[in-house]
Amino acid sequence: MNAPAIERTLVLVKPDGVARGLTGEVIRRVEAKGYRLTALELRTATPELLAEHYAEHHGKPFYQPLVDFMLSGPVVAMVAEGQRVIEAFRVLAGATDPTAAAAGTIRGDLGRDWGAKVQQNIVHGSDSPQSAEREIALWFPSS
Ligand code: IDP
Ligand code: MG
Repeated sequence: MNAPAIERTLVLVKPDGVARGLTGEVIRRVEAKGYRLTALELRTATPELLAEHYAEHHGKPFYQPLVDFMLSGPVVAMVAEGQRVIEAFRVLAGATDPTAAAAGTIRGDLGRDWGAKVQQNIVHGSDSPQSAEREIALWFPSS
């Protein structure tokens, strides 16, 4: 069996997570799992950046609420690195809907439905190696 390659993934603590003071808890879980951070920055997104970041969701009913939510406050963007980190962070994050996300996951333990048009679910994590490289290039063009 081939050894898994070292991967990178883009993690965002979304505006709800930053506003609720959960940035440290997200970082703690990533680091406690054994992954290393190679970039980290408090950022305010722009409409242009989000249009590219969420290109796959253009036209969906939650698209504009999602963009408005992501512009509602600062986010913490980071790059985490290690074998199978893309899959591992998705497991740490849990399902998209925080009500249904398993206990033990970031969204399951820390998130809930607030009755908004978009699910406020604390974190974003890239979903494939292609997405990860594309998203890291958008958020950290110099890395
Ligand atoms: P993911 O963040 O788990 O990868 P995506 O399907 O990529 O989920 O959706 C991006 C974000 O859009 C989600 O994290 C969530 O904030 C929001 N979202 C996705 N699907 C829905 C929906 O059906 N209703 C409301 N918000 C949604
Ligand atoms: Mg996604």
